[in-house]
Amino acid sequence: SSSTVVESKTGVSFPSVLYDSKRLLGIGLRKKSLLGLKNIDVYAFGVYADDNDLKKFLSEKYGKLSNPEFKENKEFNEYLIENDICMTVRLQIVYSKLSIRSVRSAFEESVGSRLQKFGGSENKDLLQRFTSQFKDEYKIPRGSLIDLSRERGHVLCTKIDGKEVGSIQSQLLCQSILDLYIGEDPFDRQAKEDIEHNLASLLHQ
Ligand code: DAO
Ligand code: DAO
Repeated sequence: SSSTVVESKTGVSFPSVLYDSKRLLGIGLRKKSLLGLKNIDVYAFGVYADDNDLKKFLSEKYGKLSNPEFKENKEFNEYLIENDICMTVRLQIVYSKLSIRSVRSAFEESVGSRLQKFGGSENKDLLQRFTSQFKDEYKIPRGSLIDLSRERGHVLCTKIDGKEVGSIQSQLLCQSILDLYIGEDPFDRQAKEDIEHNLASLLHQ
C-alpha cells in the first residue's frame, strides 16, 4: 500500500507500511524544553511492528481476550517492549539546528535513564557503544530520516537516510529505546494511546 499518515503539527508524513511487512501503529512528536523557557519540536516519529510477528503474538497471547479487557491489560506494552517482535521507530527530524553534541547529551539523558531503569548500574559501556555509532561528522538537518529497528534476536540496527550506521545486539538497549515511545513515561502520551488502540482493534480483524 502507498498510503501515508501525516503528523498534524509538523506536516511530516509516514508511510503506513514500511519495509514490506511493517505496519504503522502510531505517530507522535518528540519535544524538548530548552532551559524551561520554550518547547522545541525535535522530531516526528512513527512506530511500526512486523505484521506477521504481531499476528502471531496477538493470537497466541491475547486471542481469547475481548477488546475492553485487552485495553486494560497493562502487561501488553511491556510484552511488546521486551520480546522478540521486529519493530521500527522512524524519526524524521524537524528541528533545523540540531548539533551532534546536543543530540549526544539528549540521548545520554533519555536512553541513559532507561538503561538505568531496566539494567541497573552496569550500562555505561552500552550507552558508549550506542553513542559511538554516531560520528561527529554526521549531519542531521531538518528532513533527515533515522530508523531504529529491532531485528530478530534483539539486534538494534540504526539507519540514517537509508544508510546503515551500525547494529548492536542487546535486549536491554532495544527495550530501553522502545520504552521511550511506548513505555511508562513516553515522549508523547497520545501516540502511545493511539498505538494501544490500534493494537486492540487488530484483535478484531
Ligand atoms: O540547540 O541546544 C539546542 C537544542 C537541542 C535539543 C536537542 C534535542 C535532541 C533530541 C535527540 C534527537 C535524536 C535524533
Ligand atoms: O529522542 O532522546 C531521544 C532518543 C533518540 C534515540 C535515537 C537517537 C539516534 C540518533 C542518531 C544521531 C545521528 C547523528
